[in-house]
Amino acid sequence: MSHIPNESSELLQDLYDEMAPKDLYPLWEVLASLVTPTPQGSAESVRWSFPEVRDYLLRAGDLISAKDAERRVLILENPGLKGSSGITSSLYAGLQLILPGEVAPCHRHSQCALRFVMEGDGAFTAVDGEKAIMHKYDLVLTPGGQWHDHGNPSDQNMIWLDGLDIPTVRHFDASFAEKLGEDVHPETVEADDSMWRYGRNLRPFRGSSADRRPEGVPLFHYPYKEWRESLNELAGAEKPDPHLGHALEFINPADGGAVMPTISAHVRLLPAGFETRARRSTDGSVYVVTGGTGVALVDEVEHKLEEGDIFVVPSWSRLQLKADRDLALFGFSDRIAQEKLNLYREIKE
Ligand code: GTQ
Repeated sequence: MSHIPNESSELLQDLYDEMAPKDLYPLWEVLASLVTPTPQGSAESVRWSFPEVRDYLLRAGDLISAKDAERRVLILENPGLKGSSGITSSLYAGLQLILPGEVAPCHRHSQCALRFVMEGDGAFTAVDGEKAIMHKYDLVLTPGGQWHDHGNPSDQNMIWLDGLDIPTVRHFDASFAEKLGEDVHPETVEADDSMWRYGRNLRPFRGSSADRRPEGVPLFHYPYKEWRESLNELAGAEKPDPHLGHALEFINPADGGAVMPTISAHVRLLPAGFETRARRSTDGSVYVVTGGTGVALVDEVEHKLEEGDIFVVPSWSRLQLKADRDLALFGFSDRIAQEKLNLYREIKE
């Protein structure tokens, strides 16, 4: 608050009281909390252990079908953002269960989604009628506006982490959603067709009839076996980056940029014994531990990390990671959205 002489303060209060019913307020009382010198979000750094969430999810699986729920998901809500369903101020995350034989009916919406497989093998996500057969730690995208349904013809439970830009779309009041009206989109091409067309540093010749996917986001499956092999090769070739470890970003082959317009995703490998230097960035991030053990120090909160853990690093918190056994992480954030808005910043110690 600015400096207000004593003799004015009562009169000012009278003015405020008179204005409030007209929806008018003095900026000088709130300016410092609106335009802050550094980010002052209320998201907290939290960690969920996969086996614990999994137990609750399986209990839900006994009580409601994927079809009745439409999406049988437990939301990972940040305790600093209660009631928002957000895991960070801009992103949502949840764990979704599809039991053997189940389907999650076809729909489409403005929100962009990623799926990161935590358990299971052989279920699918179909995007505009093209199936991606999902394996553990694969990344699968369902970009905004594209029809998607999920099904599990395998004999194992399938559980994945959903990451969506729900709070971002809500912020812009720009959400549209519709159901196809059938559980499953008619099959349009063979499973993983887009991987051959767009996923190998090749693309259909421009203007050719083979260029079948919507412009902008053609590829939607990034298999674990590929990203892990690249990370392993990188780790064999050079020393890790001091702040990130070995780190590779998933790209959209259409433009070399982030995987979707609002969500960036990457993977990291920290060799056993390696400790990163501290770094802050404005993109609040969600991480999944896909292997190894270690510690994440997020400001003054320390998380012991094991495979399957999901943890949040809020915007502008100081992150240091330490690997006890080779630590592999998948991470996603709103970095690309912030870059487009000229908001993204980071500092390295
Ligand atoms: O699979 O489309 O976790 O629409 C939340 C909203 C998943 C989905 C979620 C969704 C979906």
